Amino acid sequence: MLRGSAGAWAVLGPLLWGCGLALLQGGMLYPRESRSRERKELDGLWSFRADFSDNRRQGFEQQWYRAPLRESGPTLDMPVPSSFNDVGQDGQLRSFVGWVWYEREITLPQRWTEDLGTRVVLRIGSAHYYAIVWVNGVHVVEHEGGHLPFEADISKLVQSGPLSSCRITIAINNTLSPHTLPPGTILYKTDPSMYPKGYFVQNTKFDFFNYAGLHRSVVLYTTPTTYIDDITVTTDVDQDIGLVNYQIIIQGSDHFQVDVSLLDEEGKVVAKGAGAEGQLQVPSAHLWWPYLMHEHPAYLYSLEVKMMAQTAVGPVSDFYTLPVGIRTVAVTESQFLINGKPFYFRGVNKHEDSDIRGKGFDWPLLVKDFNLLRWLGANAFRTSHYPYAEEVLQLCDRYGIVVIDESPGVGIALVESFSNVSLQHHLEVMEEMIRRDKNHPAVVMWSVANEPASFLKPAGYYFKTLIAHTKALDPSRPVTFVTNTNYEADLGAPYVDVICVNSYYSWYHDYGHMEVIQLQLATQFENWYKAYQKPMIQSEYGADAIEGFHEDPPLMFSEEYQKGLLKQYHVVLDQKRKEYVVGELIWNFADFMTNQSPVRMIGNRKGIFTRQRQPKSAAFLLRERYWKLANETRYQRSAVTSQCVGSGLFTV
Ligand code: GCB
Repeated sequence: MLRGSAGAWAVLGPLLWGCGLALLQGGMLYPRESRSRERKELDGLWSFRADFSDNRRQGFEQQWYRAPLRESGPTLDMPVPSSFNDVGQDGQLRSFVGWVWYEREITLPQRWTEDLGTRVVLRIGSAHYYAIVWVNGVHVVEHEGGHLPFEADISKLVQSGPLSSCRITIAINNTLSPHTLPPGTILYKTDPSMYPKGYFVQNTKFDFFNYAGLHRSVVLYTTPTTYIDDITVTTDVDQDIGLVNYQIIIQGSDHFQVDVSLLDEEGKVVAKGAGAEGQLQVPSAHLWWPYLMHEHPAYLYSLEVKMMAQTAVGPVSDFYTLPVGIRTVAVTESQFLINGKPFYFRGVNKHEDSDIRGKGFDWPLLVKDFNLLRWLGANAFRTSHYPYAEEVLQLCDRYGIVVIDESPGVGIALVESFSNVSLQHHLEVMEEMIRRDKNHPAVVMWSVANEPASFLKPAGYYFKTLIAHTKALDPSRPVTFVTNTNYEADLGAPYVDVICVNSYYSWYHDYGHMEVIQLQLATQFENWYKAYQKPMIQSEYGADAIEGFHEDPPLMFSEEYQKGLLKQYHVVLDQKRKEYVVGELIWNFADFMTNQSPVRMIGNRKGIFTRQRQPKSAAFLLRERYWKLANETRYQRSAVTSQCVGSGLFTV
């Protein structure tokens, strides 16, 4: 029996989210150290317990947050950041649905607990999906959504007595409902001849494993009590003058002074400004260019913000430095322009996914992935199907890898998931996402969803509202969603700036018949373009291949078939990119974990790299193609770089 979401929540715990839409209060600047700010990372081992009680509510009934977790029962050591699913040997924990509890006790520097002019903030980078947080047993914050950060000012709690330590407890529930993003349903199986009492499973309409836990770092950081709360930067170019518009929000006092300086990569001040809002002009500006589009891509300036205020405890200063890339983005009927030049997305779709860690952030993995992207000659990726860690976007800024930043709006398939409750949550998620990612030059477009059932009647209003809201929040970037709906039936497509289409010709139908791909793909492009006259991106295409499986003539699941299928797509892409196709993103960069099913052989195998990041034959094919494309469109070709392509090296 399929129970409604209310039933599922009642069983799985007290989830208390409201649904009123209000513009988000406060900024979400990345916690950086500065002369006025300290940062303490809480990565490492946390105490952990999954609440296996029938109603999953024992933790709340017994108030596990009141005392150290070890006092209410046995605990496990759990690494953070990491998903909890794959680190143990317990199959039940791997597929656990409900509340899990994390706890960490930490010692705080004396100054943090004694200096009342210091603000202490607890920031959680990602807790999938719903989180409730207590500090020393006191409830401090709740958050819905597994891919965006949230924080709580805990100064009062840690400065209220002779405390040197603090205990952080985080309860996390990975249950998805038709109104969560992504959506899901709890299915109760009630046939007593087949299932034990109370048996349920969680169903989803997306194709990746619903990993859960503390996926990104938990940090404590400090600011003065009057502080720089948010910075918004947009850029423009007038002839060779770079224009940097900035807006700074200060909290804690109305009497402050703000000074800003823009420094180039050599540390030389190139522009100065005063006041919380203004425009800096940079003559002969170095623009931020994508990888391989310029001999010096990804040029980053530093915006140094200094705030001084008079407060009751005396003068206070706060400092924050933001990397700034000066670039423009624009869309015409058939082109995507960066700095006024046509840009072609040669790229991949990714997942945050790896062995053991699941969706847990990992620096070595990240650096490996960027080395592979640059080895491929890729210049772009989509954060399919949710916002990635901030550190990922920071590397994109630094290396010139262009990003289509996607919300967790994946698997929106039920009519219920187009309701006003769902829409309001989706609007809030876009606010959180833009608040976090708005200042990254690498982010050139927002994607509000992937493959929603955009043919359903309510989809028209849903996407009209969602896209209008996204554009109102950020008028500087185009907005899209990724569709696999027929061009005639799609009710959301009229509102996007770029048409992004996924198709799997000769994979999910016409199995084995690669000979039909060219015709079907050309028809797809032509139909869409005729209907909309908007630039198009082939936002997914691909085939599963098990590394080491070889079949010639090619058979499905062999490396030869994957390669052969891609080649057929490339023929048409090469024709249409001369007209209005502005990009191609392979599905997928690497193999990744999914739910178990007869059509998934230990996950989705459409990676051109294995899950361990080793290349399949298709990776070499794509590499050859991407470097060739890069050379065709190279802003300024240099002999060194073309030599490097041949020798397997590359310049950055
Ligand atoms: C899609 C989805 C992606 C899947 C992929 C596949 O259209 O957007 O999430 O993993 O197809 O391999 O089926």
